[in-house]
Amino acid sequence: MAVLRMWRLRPACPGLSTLLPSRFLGIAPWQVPAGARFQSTSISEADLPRVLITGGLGQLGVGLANLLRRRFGKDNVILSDIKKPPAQVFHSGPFVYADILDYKHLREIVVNHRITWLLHYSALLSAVGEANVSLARAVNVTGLHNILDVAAEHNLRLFVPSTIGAFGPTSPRNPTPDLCIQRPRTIYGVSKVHAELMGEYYHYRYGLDFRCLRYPGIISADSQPGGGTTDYAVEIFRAAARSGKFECNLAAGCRLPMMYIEDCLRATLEIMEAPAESLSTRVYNINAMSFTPEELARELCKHVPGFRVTYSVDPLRQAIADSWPMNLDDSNARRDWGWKHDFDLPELVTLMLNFHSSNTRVARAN
Ligand code: AKB
Repeated sequence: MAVLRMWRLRPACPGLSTLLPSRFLGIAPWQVPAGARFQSTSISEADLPRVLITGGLGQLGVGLANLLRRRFGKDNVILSDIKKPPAQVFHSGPFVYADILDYKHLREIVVNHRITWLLHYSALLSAVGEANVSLARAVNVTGLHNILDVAAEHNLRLFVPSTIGAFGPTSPRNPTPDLCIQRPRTIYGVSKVHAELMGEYYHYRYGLDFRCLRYPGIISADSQPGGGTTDYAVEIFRAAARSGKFECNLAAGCRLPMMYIEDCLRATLEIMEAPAESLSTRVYNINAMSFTPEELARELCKHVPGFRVTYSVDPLRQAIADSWPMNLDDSNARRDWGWKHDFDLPELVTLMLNFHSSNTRVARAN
């Protein structure tokens, strides 16, 4: 019973106390009585967060919506984007058209859908941002201002992802701590540093419940990134399964931090649920693995004998990658809210190849 009383004393957000993993409560998992999660008072529908995800049709939105829907119920998580969703996304749960540059419409969505959590994924990534700086500035900076304002106005819990791209050539690179020099040389990086600082400022000035993680390059099987520097590490798996060869646009020895999508999405849910008092900062690095294209290719060769990688380096992407961390120091996240990654390089390669090999077999059979 003592455990259950603690749960009620330290809710992540009102009414969510019964959902909190034990590591947020300062007790070890084995100290939680069997079935305790289900013994405390059941939470009512009114206590669950009502979530809006912007930029929901990018690499991470649909997976994040699936995870949050399993946790909070299908109808409590609304995906949004300015693109038309494919039929299966449309039928898997609520979707609304939302342009983050239209403040009045954003406010209308927040009010009409009784939103309490906002996860803001609309952004132009590093390489594509350099190709269209004015659009990147509009979406990543002006759009963010709208998001901050609507979140502050409606007392929302706000998550904005940041990235290894928020660091630059003068940051320490191996490992890169949470607090250090941040002088990125891309519009993407500058806009992410701006988002981190503005979110913190709104937190201290207006009490906004702002939370932010700096993601490494994220590797996913069934969704594609769009225009990033780390995209090679997603594309290489499909090529390995389909043709046994790959042309890499980064140099063989270019080391970058990477993470499997499941770890990334779980980290996002965990920081959103973490009790406010456990957070010593509003912006955390999270880390999992770190590898070069050469090391990744070597691991792939264990499963695809004869797999061949050639290198045709893209100077823009290479210059960006050379200014980014090789490894993030995420000790604050591990200490404050129990962050722990599950997937390292061998598991990542096995999972990704299994996905693409079975898809390739299905495609060949049809
Ligand atoms: C990119 O490469 O731009 C992104 C990122 C690391 O933020 N994947």
